[in-house]
Amino acid sequence: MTEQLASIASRFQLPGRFVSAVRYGSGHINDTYLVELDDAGARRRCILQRINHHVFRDVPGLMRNIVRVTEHIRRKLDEEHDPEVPRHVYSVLPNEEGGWYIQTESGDYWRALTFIEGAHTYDVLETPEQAYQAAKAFGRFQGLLTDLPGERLCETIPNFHHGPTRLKQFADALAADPCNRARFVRKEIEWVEENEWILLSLADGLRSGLIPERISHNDAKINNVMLDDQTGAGVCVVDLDTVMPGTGLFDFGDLVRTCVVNTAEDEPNPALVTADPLRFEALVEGYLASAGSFLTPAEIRHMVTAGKMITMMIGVRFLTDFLNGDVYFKVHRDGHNLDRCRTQFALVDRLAESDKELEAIVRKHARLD
Ligand code: GN1
Ligand code: MG
Repeated sequence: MTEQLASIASRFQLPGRFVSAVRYGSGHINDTYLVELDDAGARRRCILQRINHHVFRDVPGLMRNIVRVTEHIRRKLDEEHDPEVPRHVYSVLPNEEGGWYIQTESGDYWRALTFIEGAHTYDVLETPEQAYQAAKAFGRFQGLLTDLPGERLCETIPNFHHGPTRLKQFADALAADPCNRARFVRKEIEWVEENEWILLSLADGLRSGLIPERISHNDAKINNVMLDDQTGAGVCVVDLDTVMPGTGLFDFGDLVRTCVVNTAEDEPNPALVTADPLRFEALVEGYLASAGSFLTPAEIRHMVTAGKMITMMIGVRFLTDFLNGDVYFKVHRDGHNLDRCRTQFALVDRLAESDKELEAIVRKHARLD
């Protein structure tokens, strides 16, 4: 693998000579490597990533989105005289010909990105302060993109957060049951039927325009934001493959999904899943600190709903993939997708039980009364 990575690295304009590479991060879709480089004796690092083109069918469109978005953010941070622009937005590194990705003979797509030093991501939150910082960083990211000029970004995965589409995919998987696994998940199937309305809860508001379309990250989980090693502040939002038209609520919902719990996404015992109102409050405060100036009352009123909706949607996607034979998300053990699904469904139940308390928290900070 090292040889292959060295040869791929040689096709990009990297800030140094390839020394070594290790697998990096815990993403479920792409293959990510942290590469060590030697720049005339100085150590440098960058990211090499194989883009999963079975998931992202339009790689040129996807890379155009990312370059537009990162260049726009960089320009705005420069205008604000941000002293640390290269840490606050990553850059796509050009290939030998100046393009933004390469394709190998076997048809794989690769890209190179700058690596943000002095910061890292967390898979499971440790403190409410981290929830605050993460939410503030995603809100800021959305804010920086409210004035992206030019045409609408391309939808890198069409209908990505469209509840009816996800239900249909689930129903199709259930009807086909290609691996004869439906018999293991009767309870979960029943749970989806009972809670279907939660998954569909934002669709009408989005269609009618009550909830405005915005450029959103669409994968705003806690491990997609780098926090500073020293100060804990949000440094840089990463994993921009799904940045496309959506709603800020998708991002707030994903933050709820991954920040109010103190268990991992794939915790095998769903009974351990709790929803911590303090962490939720930290999320609300962080998100409103950076996004409060542009969010509409309708968006604010749907923040609690968004947490349940996104958590349910991802749970349904894990269940669908379990039924389909684990063909979409990377799995590392038998029943991995099922564990993930059960954890999500348990969290939806915990959030629903705390509905009133969470709504009161939003009202307290957004002053909607
Ligand atoms: C995937 O690649 P990663 O792990 O950042 C997925 C998200 C899910 C997430 C669940 C393109 O993101 O939608 O919410 O797993 N990305 C795609 O952890 O499907
Ligand atoms: Mg990721």
